[in-house]
Amino acid sequence: MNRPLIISTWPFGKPANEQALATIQSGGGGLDAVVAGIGVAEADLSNTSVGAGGLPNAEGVVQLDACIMAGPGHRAGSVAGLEGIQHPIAVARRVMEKTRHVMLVGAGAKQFALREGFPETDLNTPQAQQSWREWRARQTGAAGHDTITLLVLMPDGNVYGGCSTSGLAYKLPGRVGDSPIIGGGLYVDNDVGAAGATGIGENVMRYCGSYQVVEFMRRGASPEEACVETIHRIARQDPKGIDLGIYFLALDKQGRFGAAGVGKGFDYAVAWPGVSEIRKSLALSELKARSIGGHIAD
Ligand code: SD4
Repeated sequence: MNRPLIISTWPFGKPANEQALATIQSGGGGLDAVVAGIGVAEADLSNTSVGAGGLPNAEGVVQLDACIMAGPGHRAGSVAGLEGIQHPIAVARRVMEKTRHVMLVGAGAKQFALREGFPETDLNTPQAQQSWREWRARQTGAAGHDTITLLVLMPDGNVYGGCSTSGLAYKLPGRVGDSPIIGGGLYVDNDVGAAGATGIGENVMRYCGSYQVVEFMRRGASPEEACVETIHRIARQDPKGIDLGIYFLALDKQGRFGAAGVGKGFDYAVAWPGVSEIRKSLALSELKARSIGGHIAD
């Protein structure tokens, strides 16, 4: 049986999944797996969109966003605009477990992290500073962006998820995307499954994208259908149409999983005992009306 099942965004999710799987196989729980798996991407300096290697904002400062959810108890923790801390996913977990709050931002989030013993790290790596200087010289908007969203189905059927990013490169200082927003970049429902997003956060968070994916699954859609339906629903409503730069992945309690994205779609990583590989999502280059679960979705 494919449990524990772990899926995550982009090819850099593969080593993250493997770490998460190893964590579970050595006795760790779902949250341990999420934090350890995402921690791999956060520590990888060659990854310019997550954690320590993340590209800075328009003022040359790296500001990180992350959130985590536990199916059991429907718990959540989140940090946004966090500076100087390498592992925002671990801080998000701490917010969930040690405070009565869900989300801490900016200076308060950093103060909390330092008080909890997280080391302060200079995240403004020479590479990040160099690309920021080049961006400032060019002043063009185009910049890479990727996020790690990692979802876990445990052998006991409990579901967990996490999301971590440096957000859009060269964003306005203080800009927060979908990734730390519960229901935006991530949503976990222990009755149904979990979903997460990557891409242009503004186009996900205005529609509660990950929440919508889970709700479609609740109504009977497979994970892949739910990702497709969510993108189509957003595209039907959005002035940009299908040109949204958004991508979703999801798994359900039955151990099914899937993903879809606009344009050429995206690659995502899947792992379960004995398997660790990269899959292609469904690619939605045009908008189509589809029906799910016997109903027209919109
Ligand atoms: C954000 N969703 O901050 C993130 C960035 C991302 O692929 O995922 N890019 O909007």
